[in-house]
Amino acid sequence: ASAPAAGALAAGTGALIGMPGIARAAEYELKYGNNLPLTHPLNVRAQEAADRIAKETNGRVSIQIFPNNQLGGDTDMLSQVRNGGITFFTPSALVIATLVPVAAINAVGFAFSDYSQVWAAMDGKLGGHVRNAISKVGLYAFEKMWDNGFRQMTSGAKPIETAADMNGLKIRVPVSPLSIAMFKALSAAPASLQFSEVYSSLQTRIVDAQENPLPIIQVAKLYEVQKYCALSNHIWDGFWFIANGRAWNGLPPDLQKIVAGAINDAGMKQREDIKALNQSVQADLQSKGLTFNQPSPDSFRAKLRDSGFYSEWKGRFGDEAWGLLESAVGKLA
Ligand code: X2X
Repeated sequence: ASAPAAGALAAGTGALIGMPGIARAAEYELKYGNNLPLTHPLNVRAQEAADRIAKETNGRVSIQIFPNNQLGGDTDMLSQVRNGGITFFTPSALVIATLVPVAAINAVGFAFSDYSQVWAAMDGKLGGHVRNAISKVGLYAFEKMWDNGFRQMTSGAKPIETAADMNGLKIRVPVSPLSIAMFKALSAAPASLQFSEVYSSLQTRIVDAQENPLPIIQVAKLYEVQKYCALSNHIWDGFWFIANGRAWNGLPPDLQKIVAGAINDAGMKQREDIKALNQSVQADLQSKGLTFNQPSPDSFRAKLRDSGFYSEWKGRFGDEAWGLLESAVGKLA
């Protein structure tokens, strides 16, 4: 290979783009951090997007992925994407809501009944409302939200059949005010922990239960430390693919177009991956020893309603956002 150009030497740590006889650093070296194992569709599709971006920009933009909380937990990564330490992050709606409260609106308990409602809302006015709120804190949210999934509850000591089984249950939830409020309203004892701590906190019995979509229960091997899974579908959760606003605005428009195109397309494929996994994962988890049940949502909904959960959160989110949610899912309690 011929000697790298002076610019590449100055860049020092730059990723070298492999081209016959040429080695040069990318002009824009962007870091993307997330909290999920490499095998999750979010990482598989993000890597495809990064490869496509490198190709379509002729190596001018290189995105390096740091999966699995390598750069710290969600709270750390949220600070890093705000201060520019990383350019991209995919927080769950629950987690970015610590900064942009209205972002948790999609996670209101038992709001969505299926994916057609979810994507109509999140690709439509409700998602637009949230993206606008995200832009006000100096972050850019790509148009297409990525799927986490409908959250299900797992437990170690006994199955969860009705809301009464939540009484006093020590359950791990993400760092999310909405999740804490919802599980308190169900008379459980929720604890906010970073995702990186979930496996060990279940293993050491700091908590007895947790709640996550099935694909996460699988890739994070939570079936090794849990016995029961209640298909509660209590929250629909997605990831906002966000960028540091200054870094995003610093990209020339032609590069922005390539990056956004690749990331949004990858997000659409990732949604399909999760949909397919939702069909297949249960059998796999069963074979690994998890016992499933399908509780009726009625007792949970009634308890949330009676404890004032819906009226409180309607007040917190405000009439506009709540109205957009209800126009997508129907009247809530
Ligand atoms: O931390 C979780 O439970 C996870 C992986 O679902 C989120 O990112 C909210």
